[in-house]
Amino acid sequence: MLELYHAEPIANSVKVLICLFEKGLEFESHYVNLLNFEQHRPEYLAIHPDGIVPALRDDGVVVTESSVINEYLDDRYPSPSLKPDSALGRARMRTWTKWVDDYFGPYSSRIGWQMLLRPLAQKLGPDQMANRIAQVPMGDRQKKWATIAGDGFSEAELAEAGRWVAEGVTRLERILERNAWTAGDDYSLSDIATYCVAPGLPRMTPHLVSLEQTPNIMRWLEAMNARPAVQKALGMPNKIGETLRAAGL
Ligand SMILES: N[C@@H](CCC(=O)N[C@@H](CS)C(=O)NCC(=O)O)C(=O)O
Repeated sequence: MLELYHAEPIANSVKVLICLFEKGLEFESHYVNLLNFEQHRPEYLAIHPDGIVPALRDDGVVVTESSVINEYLDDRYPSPSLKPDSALGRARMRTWTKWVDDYFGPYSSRIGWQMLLRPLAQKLGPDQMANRIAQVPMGDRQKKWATIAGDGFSEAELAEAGRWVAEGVTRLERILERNAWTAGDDYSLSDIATYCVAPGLPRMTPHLVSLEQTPNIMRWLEAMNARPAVQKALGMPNKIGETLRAAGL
């Protein structure tokens, strides 16, 4: 049996949800509320000791890292395949996925943390946040949570994140100028990986992503949004609004 531990259908969680739905795989969904810090509870750490989502359990065996999970799913349940047929297509798929994982995703996430999690951390206050941070297992995440609970990311750090997001937009538009999909002619795991960042871009960065400036990204986004698997993934629980309201925000 497949089980997925995931948060809202955004970022790294939506990646794996789309992959599961593309393949028509049945799975048990375990929603982990990140804003309630459920990812740091002992019962979840027993599944993913780093205290982050997503995590896949397949017949009791746990696989982590969203891009690795998606390759695992594609290897283990090969039909329909989500990898290009050619060696070159696969290389392109992996190169772009790596760029999304190393830069596009983490730098957009920095901006997201500042906008979404900083108000929550401030509302909870230093004592509650100190207790929460003590539960965070990974040093770099502890530092990120401490930054959010303290002064937040500096202007320079946010500007740096903005530059990497702009670079990602330029690269993505260039790829999609020449190709229907990010790895070439075929829809693949690198399109799914890109969707962890792309849907929010026209709203969050209208100065970078719009029909006039990036027609190919907009065309690709429309094609992504039209996919039944993407719609199913987007229909999964999203408790951000209610969790923030419950915290008084
Ligand atoms: N490289 C990891 C990153 C996972 C990750 O950062 N997940 C975020 C949600 S998108 C998370 O669990 N954040 C909670 C936290 O840091 O406390 C992957 O691709 O699976």
